[in-house]
Amino acid sequence: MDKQARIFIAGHKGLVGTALINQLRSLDYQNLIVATKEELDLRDPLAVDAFFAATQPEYIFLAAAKVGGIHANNTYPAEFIYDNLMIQTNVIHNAYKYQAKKLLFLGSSCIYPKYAPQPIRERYLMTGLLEPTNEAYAIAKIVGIKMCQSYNRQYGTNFITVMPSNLYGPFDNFDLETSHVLPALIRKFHEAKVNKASLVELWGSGSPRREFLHVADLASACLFLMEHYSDNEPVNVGAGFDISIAELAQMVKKIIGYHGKIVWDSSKPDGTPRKLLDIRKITGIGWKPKLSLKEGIKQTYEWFLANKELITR
Ligand code: GFB
Repeated sequence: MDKQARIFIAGHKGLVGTALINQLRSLDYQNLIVATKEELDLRDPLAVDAFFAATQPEYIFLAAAKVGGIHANNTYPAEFIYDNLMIQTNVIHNAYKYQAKKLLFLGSSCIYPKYAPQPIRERYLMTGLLEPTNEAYAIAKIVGIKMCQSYNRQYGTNFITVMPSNLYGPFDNFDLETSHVLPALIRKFHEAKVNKASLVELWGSGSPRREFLHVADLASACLFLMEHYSDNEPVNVGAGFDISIAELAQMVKKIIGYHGKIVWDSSKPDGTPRKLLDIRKITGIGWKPKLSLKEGIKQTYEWFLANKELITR
């Protein structure tokens, strides 16, 4: 991508989109194209077509999606399947129609089978049943992968697909009903510390294992793949190790300096027992994650402290 290239970051206000914009700006890309939800509803085919006609993006980072943690996925499956199918279909199709040079589609590690062998290789896609709590989201993301691959095969487009592990970082969603586990832990331990609460309630059993990647590392991987990868198969991006939710809770508790008890609410789902990605493909072509989990959590907690007035729910 030359520095004058027209680059559309779909979802630039989200966790991933914000990190992408920061890195693109710091690398001096001059022609970034963005639109807020109010300006452009990506679920609307005619509006997206008109937007592409007017802006003619050459490169597209498709980071717009309806996302959320285990409870949100489990409670609003209709929104997760509809919003994601519409957003990605409109953006991918118009990238083809308006002859974009390249598109990068972001999926998720939950597209792989619930009981996939670990670490999960890209080729395990569609070899088994999905985790039921996020099936709607995962199916939508699998459709996105298949759409990119189909357009590449029939139309010769250059659409690549990237599967990140669980992400976290600044600008995450800290709403306890809809967030992922890491922002929830930061908020719960922080509020318990401030309120001198004797215990913090967490969901499930604490035994599931998850792989956490800082969103700045994901953004650097996306830029790297935009430059260096043009293949049909998805590429996993992760930290290369996982940790149990109970261990993660201890780590966050210590960083925040909370001294009370943890209680596990077994009425809440655990989800997939483990989803550790095999990242040999991306490391083999020259990218690796930089931030340690401890550093990343500290930095995210600092961001939370500086911005908690913005968090209204
Ligand atoms: O991050 P999370 O919501 O989503 O939950 P998934 C990870 C694990 O943390 C689950 C546990 O076992 C939760 O039960 N957990 C413990 C908590 N306490 C909490 C809490 O206070 N809040 C939350 N949210 N979890 C999502 C998928 O799955 O991961 C999406 O639903 C997507 O589709 C995303 O793939 C990356 O890792 O289970």
